Amino acid sequence: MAASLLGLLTLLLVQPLVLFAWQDYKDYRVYELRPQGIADRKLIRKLSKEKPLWDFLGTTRNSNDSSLRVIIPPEEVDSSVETFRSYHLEHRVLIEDLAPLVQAQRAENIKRKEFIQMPHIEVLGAFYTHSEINEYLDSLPERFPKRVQVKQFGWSYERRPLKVLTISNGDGKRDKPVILIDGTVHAREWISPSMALYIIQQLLDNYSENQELLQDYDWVIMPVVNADGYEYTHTDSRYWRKTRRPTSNPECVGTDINRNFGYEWGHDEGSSSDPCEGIYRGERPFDQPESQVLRDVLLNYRGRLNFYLSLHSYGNYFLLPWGYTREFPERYQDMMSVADAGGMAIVHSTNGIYSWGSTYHVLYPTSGDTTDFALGVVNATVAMTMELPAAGFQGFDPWVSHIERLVTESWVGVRAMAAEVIRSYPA
Ligand code: 0X9
Ligand code: ZN
Repeated sequence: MAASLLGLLTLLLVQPLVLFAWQDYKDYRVYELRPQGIADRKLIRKLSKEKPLWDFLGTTRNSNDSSLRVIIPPEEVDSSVETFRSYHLEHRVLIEDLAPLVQAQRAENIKRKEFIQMPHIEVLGAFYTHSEINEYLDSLPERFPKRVQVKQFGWSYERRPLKVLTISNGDGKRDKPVILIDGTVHAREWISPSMALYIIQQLLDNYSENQELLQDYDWVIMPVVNADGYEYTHTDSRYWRKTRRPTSNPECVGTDINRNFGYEWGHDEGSSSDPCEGIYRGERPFDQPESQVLRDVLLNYRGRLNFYLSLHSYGNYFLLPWGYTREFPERYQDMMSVADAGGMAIVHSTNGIYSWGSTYHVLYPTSGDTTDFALGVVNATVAMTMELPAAGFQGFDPWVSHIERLVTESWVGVRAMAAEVIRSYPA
């Protein structure tokens, strides 16, 4: 009796918190904006500074025919339309009310996971939380005692353990060159951790087909860098991007890990000093614990880091350094050959179209990102950000049924690029 009373009390106390934590996006509206030329793009950048409640998904591209989406909360719908009209900014409603869509995806994912027996993970069967991914990683050394190591490199701001997996072929040779892959630097890009898990399974469970990728190279994989942000997209707010550490502005939480790295940090072109912006760079380089952890992982492999690959979404790009300048790095052409191999492999297998080149030219300027650091400081032979394909309503939010198509296609590219690196830079 006492126990059930206690249970009831706990339920009453906890339930409202659970209900209120989840942002349901009721009457949130999504617009597609089509900036025409430089003036419109400047205007969008200005609006993204002035309107902290408008969530611009992705920043405008350098090409002229680019479009982008923005999520507007209900209380600002009318004024946002007025703003678009007054500036003659081409816009159209894509989604009237985001709530039923977000809810349907959330329900689908929860339902799929009812049938999954942890720590066994079906990568193609659901999206997993940070703790589920850790549980899976921790189960691997027992299954592959000679081939796998799990190391914890540190903690997130909210004290989640940040884990890194090392995969070898088990021949006991030390200090092989390394292919290092990270995922989920940005919280809402859910296909990124799925892709990291798929790569792990290809190298472990499908070893017979991928042996040559591990003959002379070790793979180091960190599926979730931004653990707090990622957890928050599962529990609170599906389209969160940054970390969850408070900033100097009480209204705005979180820093963009991909603007927080200490190489050419702090340029206004490519990052922001405003904590309310999506590309907020932090007060100082590496002031986010998650950036420190990824920095330490990268530095740990200095001298043998032949391929650094950061998994993001979306856009179908292979993005090479530099992000911070229009100049090209010394080894640019060699890196382009690796991207060529990935792009060609994908177009041949699925007709998927990728673009590749330096971030500054192909996408937009970025400063303080992980890929520039991997080249500029760690001196990786090849450093790259891969923007996986878009899917779902916003590009960041594929349905579970999309996972297989996205990760199998992307694996064709990653595999071809790894093979090209191994061929070009033999151990
Ligand atoms: O802006 C970013 O941080 C990345 N794009 S995303 O839409 N996933 O946010 C691109 C960063 C690319 N930077 C380099 N390759 N240097
Ligand atoms: Zn990203």
